[in-house]
Amino acid sequence: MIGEAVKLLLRSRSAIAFTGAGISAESGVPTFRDPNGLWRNHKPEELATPEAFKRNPELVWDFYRWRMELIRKARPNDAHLALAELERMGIIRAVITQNVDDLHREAGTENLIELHGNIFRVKCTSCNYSEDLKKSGRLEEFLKGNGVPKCPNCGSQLRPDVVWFGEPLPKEALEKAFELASKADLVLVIGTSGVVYPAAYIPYIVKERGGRVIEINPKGSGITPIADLFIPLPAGKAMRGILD
Ligand code: BV8
Ligand code: ZN
Repeated sequence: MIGEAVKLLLRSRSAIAFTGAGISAESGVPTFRDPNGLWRNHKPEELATPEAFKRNPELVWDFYRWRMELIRKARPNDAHLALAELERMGIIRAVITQNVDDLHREAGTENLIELHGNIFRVKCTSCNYSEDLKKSGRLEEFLKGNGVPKCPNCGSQLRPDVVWFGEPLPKEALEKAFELASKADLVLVIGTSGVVYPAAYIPYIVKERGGRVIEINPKGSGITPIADLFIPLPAGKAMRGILD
């Protein structure tokens, strides 16, 4: 199985990777839909919405500060590191991720497309102010705060710069991802349940164009039906095998 995946990867000319929350599970970041994915008896889907933010911005900020605190302690695992290595070897062109945890960038992936934004970036709900808290060095101060942070520019509420359910994905990221998928002859799908659209179209676009789909996931997903090769292993173990 792993040998088969290596053969397909080495034969491909324009392979890409498509990842979901499962690739970060071994870094200790809870996924969205696995049993432990719940947060204080709220479902993430209920909190990651503009309606929830309108109704109770403090609760939504509590949720995101909790996740930022958790994620900043997380380290990229062997799967993130292997993808960065495969990019350096010229075997994969880009990583398209649904994750907002910044772990692919920390692992060294250069050509990264974040379809759902980044949890360490905030933006204003009125003006076009936005801030990368890691770059600005204000992450610590931000996490110590509570309640709803205000825009230093215009005083309106700040929000996490992530895509909530019911919100459109960033245009340029989505276009670039679809363009890469339409040219890919192989997509390595790692750790996604394949239920969230339009991101979940990516492997289907590769398949439609005659490309190969390799899936790494301990369980079946919405992508498994179109997988040419399904590797029922956790991402770290599978990617160590592929790299060795
Ligand atoms: C939009 C950012 C329109 C926030 C996220 C009905 C049918 C079809 C679609 C819809 C519908 N109703 C609503 C929709 C649209 C909706 C959608 O798809 N909903 C789903 C739930 C049905 N989509 C949207 O709302 C999108 N926007 O459609 O806008 C529009 C257009 C124009 C103008 C206006 C509006 C926006 C979707 C983006 C939502 N934001 N994240 C945040 O993170 O706080 S999505 C969220 O889910 C995360 O980003 C997560 O990554 C993503 C997808 O989940 P997965 O990554 O797959 O994670 P999951 O937990 O589901 O699965 C984990 C997998 O890992 C499992 O398979 C597990 O087996 C595996 N695993 C576990 N351990 C390991 C592992 N794998 C490997 N190794 C391991 N160790
Ligand atoms: Zn503002």
